[in-house]
Amino acid sequence: VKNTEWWRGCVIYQVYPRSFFDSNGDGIGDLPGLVEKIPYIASLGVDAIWVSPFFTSPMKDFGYDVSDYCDVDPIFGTLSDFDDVIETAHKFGLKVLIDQVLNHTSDQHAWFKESSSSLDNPKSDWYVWVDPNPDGTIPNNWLSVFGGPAWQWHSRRRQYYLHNFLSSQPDLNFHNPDVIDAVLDTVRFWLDRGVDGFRFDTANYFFHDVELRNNSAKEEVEEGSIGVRADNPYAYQFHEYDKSRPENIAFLKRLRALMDEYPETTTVGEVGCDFALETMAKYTQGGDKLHMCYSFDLLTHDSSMTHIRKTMEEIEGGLGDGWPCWSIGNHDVERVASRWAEKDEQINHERSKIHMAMLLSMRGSVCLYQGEELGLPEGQLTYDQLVDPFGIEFWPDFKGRDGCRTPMPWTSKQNGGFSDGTPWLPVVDAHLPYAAEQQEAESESILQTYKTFLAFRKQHPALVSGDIEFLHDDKETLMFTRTSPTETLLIALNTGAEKAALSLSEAKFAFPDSSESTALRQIEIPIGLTSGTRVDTDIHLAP
Ligand code: TEU
Ligand code: CA
Repeated sequence: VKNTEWWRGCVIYQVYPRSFFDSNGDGIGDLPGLVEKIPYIASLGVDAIWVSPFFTSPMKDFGYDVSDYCDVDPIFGTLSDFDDVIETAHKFGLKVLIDQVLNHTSDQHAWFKESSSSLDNPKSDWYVWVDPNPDGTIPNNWLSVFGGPAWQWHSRRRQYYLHNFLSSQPDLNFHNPDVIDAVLDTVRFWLDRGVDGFRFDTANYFFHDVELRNNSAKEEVEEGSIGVRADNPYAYQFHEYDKSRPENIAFLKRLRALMDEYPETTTVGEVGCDFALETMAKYTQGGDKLHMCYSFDLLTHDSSMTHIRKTMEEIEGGLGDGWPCWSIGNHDVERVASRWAEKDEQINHERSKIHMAMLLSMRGSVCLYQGEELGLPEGQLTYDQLVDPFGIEFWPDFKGRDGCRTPMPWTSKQNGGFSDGTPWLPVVDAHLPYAAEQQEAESESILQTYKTFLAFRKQHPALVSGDIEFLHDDKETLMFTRTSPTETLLIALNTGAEKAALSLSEAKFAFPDSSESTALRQIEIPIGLTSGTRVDTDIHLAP
């Protein structure tokens, strides 16, 4: 039986292949290494994997700078290794999503080499080339996410080209229909190879304003925005003209039409911008564009349950018939165990479990980032150990993305059992006690708790798609119900260090008269909560 709706409520495990498992001792994780660890991923109880880029690349942005969309970088393996990934994953019942970085290519891509070679070659209009102003200055005030103006001078064409990220990541010109055809061909290439879907990198950046109007200034900057600090001018612009342009809708419809030729596939768009919710709603409503988008709302430093509730309510309310997808960590942000720790506090494993229960109790699909299931804290690196250009540019206030990309600790032996060689980023000593092998052996470990809760979630569709009703929130506690036609589950979370008493008296629902419902008893086991079962019961929760 085909299940074209499998993606609604699926749990996606993100693999950053460089740092997952190294099969040949060169210090870099690879596709054969991923194949070896697929049984581990399947054992977690997730539904799909999303593999970050493994395409041919000069690795200036560690694969998010693609120089050949239709081949595997030799460092990661071969196309046939990728076929093994698909085959093995499918054998273990896992779907495979891959990253597509369509907004920009590497400057080493054949398309860019041709486009930059002259003013009148067949691909001359494939990138965003603009003459300098009469006084030689750059075309407008657009800024790059990775620092400085979004314009790079090219001496051969004697023009500027647009780059929203590194200057070695030139933006493709989506206003050119040939570019659209070319990128859709690459998408088809992977669909034909058997992938089940895509995570679309920077899905809101594809189009720019053809009139090149200046972005307007922003007086105040929201605290804790991603990659954004007071001295980063990027944050002080509204990015209304360099991205999130209306032309994108028609493109996403063409993309969806292509996806729909391959039943049981799905898409997740990455949407980070001002007014992200409106953009996500536009991209996911109506069932004819992206299946899902994920926002950056829970990738910030604000872990108060009040913020979480507000975010959940806003997204629930704002998406309409769009389906939400949540994540609390990825390869671009500080690891959640550290990011959501109290100031100066040791990493609290019990709290990691509560955050997991929260994430997996939200209505929608979920992306987990490798190592989250181990509760890994951010890898602490010195300036000399950094390799991420974004981190090097904005050190020390923003320490970049290396700390969340250090390799997985599989065992507590040397290099965490990740590699027999010298890892491209160190396996940090502080991660060794978190090794997967060790946690497999401990019944109360974070890893085991993930497995238990993921299995629990599978048995309770109310958790995935049931209605949600919020009963209470404050800084440290959050209480809500999830209701399906057959059951109501009470989710009560306490991230504080102290016991909390939450009253159910305001609840508008009644639990069954029987003693504890199975659902509640099972929640108790995985995350060690005590829960009341009657409307008038006080419930006491402690992490
Ligand atoms: O990230 C996109 C990204 O960095 C932006 O969304 C940014 O954080 C935000 O707009 C700031 O306001 C993706 C990849 O996840 C990342 O690893 C790549 O480096 C980047 O695209 C470029 O491909
Ligand atoms: Ca390797």
